[in-house]
Amino acid sequence: MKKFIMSTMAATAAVAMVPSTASAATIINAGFETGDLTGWSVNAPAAGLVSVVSSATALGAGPTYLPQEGNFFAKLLTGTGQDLSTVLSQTFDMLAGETFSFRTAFDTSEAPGSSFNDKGSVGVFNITDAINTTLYSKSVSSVVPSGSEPWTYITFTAPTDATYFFSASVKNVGDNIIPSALYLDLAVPEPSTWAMMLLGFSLIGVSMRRRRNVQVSFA
Ligand SMILES: [Ca+2]
Ligand SMILES: [Ca+2]
Repeated sequence: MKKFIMSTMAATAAVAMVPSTASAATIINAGFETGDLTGWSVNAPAAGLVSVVSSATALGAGPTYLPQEGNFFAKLLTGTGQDLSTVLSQTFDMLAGETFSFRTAFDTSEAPGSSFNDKGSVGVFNITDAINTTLYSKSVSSVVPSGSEPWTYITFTAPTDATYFFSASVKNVGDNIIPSALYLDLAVPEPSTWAMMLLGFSLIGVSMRRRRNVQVSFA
């Protein structure tokens, strides 16, 4: 009976760790591990505002930003043009139930409470059905007091088969002096997901050892 319970738990854990319907969307160079912007489109008010980096010194009072997957991530700077946006995007097809996951962070040295409320955002636009979905939106006023937002995990599941336009952007609002930044990288599974996977593996291991022991005792 105990063995049955353990086997059942292992089976349940195994099912839990494999998404039953979702598969990952095909995004070219999603984690920027080519070390460049292969597969991505840039729309920016000046050259050099989007780069692929292995670390970034925070503009605000935060720690150094490091890759969340592999060795590289993307860094978007506003530049100093007033009310201009820097946009990094990619268009791809997704089937209903397919997912993608990213981490992103907004970083600014603008003083909180100023009227220069620079913004960072990430969204996905369903071109087929003309539906816009905001996945992340932060501004100077929402990242006080340090100005340097920690990485945020974002996951999106396509509700329908469609062509999707994914974009990350950062905008310099109200001034032409102080830039802000947005960082973007592919996300590895959240810690809770890893914990569930490890639990699944360990339960399967326990179950297999028990089965082996049973066989030995009957030999
Ligand atoms: Ca990466
Ligand atoms: Ca600014």
